[in-house]
Amino acid sequence: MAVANTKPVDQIAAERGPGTGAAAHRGAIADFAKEEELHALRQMLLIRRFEEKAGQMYGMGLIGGFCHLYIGQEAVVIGMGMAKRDADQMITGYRDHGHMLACGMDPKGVMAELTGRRGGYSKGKGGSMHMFSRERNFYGGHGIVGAPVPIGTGLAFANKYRDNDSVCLTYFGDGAANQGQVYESFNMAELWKLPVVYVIENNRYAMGTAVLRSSAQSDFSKRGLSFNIPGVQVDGMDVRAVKAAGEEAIAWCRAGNGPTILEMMTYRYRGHSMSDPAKYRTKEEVDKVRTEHDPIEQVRARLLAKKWANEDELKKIDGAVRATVNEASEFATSDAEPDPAELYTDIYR
Ligand SMILES: Cc1ncc(C[n+]2csc(CCOP(=O)(O)OP(=O)(O)O)c2C)c(N)n1
Ligand SMILES: [Mg+2]
Repeated sequence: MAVANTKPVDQIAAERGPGTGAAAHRGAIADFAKEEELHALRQMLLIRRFEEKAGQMYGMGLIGGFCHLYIGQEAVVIGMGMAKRDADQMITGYRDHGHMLACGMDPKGVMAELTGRRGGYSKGKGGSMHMFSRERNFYGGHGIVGAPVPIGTGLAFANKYRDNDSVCLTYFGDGAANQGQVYESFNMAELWKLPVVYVIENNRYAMGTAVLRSSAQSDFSKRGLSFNIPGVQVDGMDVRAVKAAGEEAIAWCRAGNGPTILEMMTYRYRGHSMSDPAKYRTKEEVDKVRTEHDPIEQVRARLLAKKWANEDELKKIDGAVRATVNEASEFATSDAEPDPAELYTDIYR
């Protein structure tokens, strides 16, 4: 008997009724001040341009192995970055370059890790999915789907144990949300009232599988209900909505109330990884999100409408970001490869 749901995704959504679509809830949100808009623009552009460059370099054979781009999802990590403190930790999966840049890691070190050079964050020995920064409280970079969830919960346990007032932002995808280890973590987190925000980045696909095909309960904000963990859906394409929800969630955790869930409704423009031609969705679907909900375009449009910046000023900002990214790619292509003597260092035996 065939059990795979091969119906069109729109039909599955219609059968399940309201609340299951990708844009189920977009709440009211407060405006940003001019400086906040400019900060968000610069930061999101840095990720966008960095990822575009990484995509090009991958195409040229300068980056090997897997490479998962974050293009389209920038507002999630930047909005959360604007809500958190430096001492709060972050941990995520393999779609991780944006998270590193958002927490202030050096674009040169990230790019050089992608190209496997000694100036990379793991001395060129780890690649895209294996970068960490204790300094910036970034705990990876994990290739195993769902793995950041128990580790992030453990980081939150350490925060509580040490009474250090920090909160761990634990990011994972809609696909990862169907894993068993997620629910073991939820149980412990609520039982021990751990300061962890579970940020579920619902980008509507897990590899080539649409959310509605893989998930019996596709409203991920409700996934903590049986553990009494509250959750909300957030417009993850609007950096203001993300920041507002992030502030509330982090404050909830810091006040000792235990974990909470933010389901970020977002979208990835590129394939799952560089080797995915993304044939499981239409070009129109991607174009519609790009033209109607792009997180960067939304900020640009507001800056122009409020006359807080003109086209020339916006071009200058983009130029400065491109210069930073070019510098990173030049470093990442001219820096030396790791010394062969490094082959047996930094490993556990
Ligand atoms: C334990 C495990 N199972 C399967 C895989 C293969 N795999 C890599 S990414 C992925 C999909 C995850 O999708 P999602 O959680 O939605 O994250 P996204 O890629 O959309 O950011 C799968 C199945 C893996 N890396 N680890
Ligand atoms: Mg996904």
